[in-house]
Amino acid sequence: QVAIGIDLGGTQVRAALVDEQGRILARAAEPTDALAGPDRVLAQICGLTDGLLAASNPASVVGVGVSAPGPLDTVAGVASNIPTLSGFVDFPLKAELQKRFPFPVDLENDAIAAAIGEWQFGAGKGLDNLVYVTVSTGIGGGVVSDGRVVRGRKGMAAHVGHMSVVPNGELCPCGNRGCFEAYGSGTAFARRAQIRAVESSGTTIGSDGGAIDSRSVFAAARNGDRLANQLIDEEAEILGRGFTSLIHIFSPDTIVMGGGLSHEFDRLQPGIQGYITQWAMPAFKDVRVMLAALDQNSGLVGAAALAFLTRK
Ligand code: BMX
Ligand code: ZN
Repeated sequence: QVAIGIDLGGTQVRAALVDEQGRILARAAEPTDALAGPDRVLAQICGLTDGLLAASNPASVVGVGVSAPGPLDTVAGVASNIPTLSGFVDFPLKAELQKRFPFPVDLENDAIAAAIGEWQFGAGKGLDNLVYVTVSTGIGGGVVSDGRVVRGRKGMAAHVGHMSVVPNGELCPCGNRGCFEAYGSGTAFARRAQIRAVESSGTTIGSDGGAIDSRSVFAAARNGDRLANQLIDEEAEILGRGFTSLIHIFSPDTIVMGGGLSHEFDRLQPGIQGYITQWAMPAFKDVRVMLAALDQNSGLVGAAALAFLTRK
């Protein structure tokens, strides 16, 4: 038996055939036609899956799981507004997908789908309690508690990026100020680096004239740049503070970190773990932060895992 996983993102649509062990048997992807509207994007999804099914001819497909950028009402199956995809406003995504597939369709918010992938087949395999946090453009989350996926009203639980951490703080894409995402995301990290590199003399960040992004800061840090290392230590502290709150709220066995910034996990982990060890209440100090094991496939494999889970 296989399931089809779809990861619908603002830059790429990806599809995979995944078996019950979480192995990707076949995959296909293309750039999302993000400005073309829902009809075109749905046609892209169907094109990718048709291609996969034709090439591999699987015995039985249990279902299609679709991961899409949140906040998404997965109970009603409606995308109220996907900022990265034009036309997905109050769009009945689940019903429109179901019209196009002869298999049952399930919909999940992207970070919850990634949490499911890591829980079933990745760093959180075999655990009953985990919090997955993606740190990339934004900060998203997914929670498994007592062996169940936490979905909440409308299936929109675990928007951990929007915990308010600073009164009247930095503006967040959600419209509020002071959210965890507005401080801890890769975007926020790069913005801080840009501002501080201008203010500081003697830093090598951006000295080659290239764009200052997360990658260039980590590269400068590896070459011993003081400001770069300081910025990274601050980022680890911000993440550590947010993760410590999540540890206190959910009492997870582990926090699994994914997303773009997790590519620098080795550099960030000691600072994050150090914060937790220092500031979590005594009974929580031993909770470890782990790197997502499925990397950029957490959501893709998780979407397929969703199809298996809902049919068990
Ligand atoms: C935002 C929010 C979350 C998402 C998170 C991480 C939108 C479109 N997204 O907080 O639903 O999980 O960003 O998103 O409102 P990423 O694109 O950085 O992975
Ligand atoms: Zn916010």
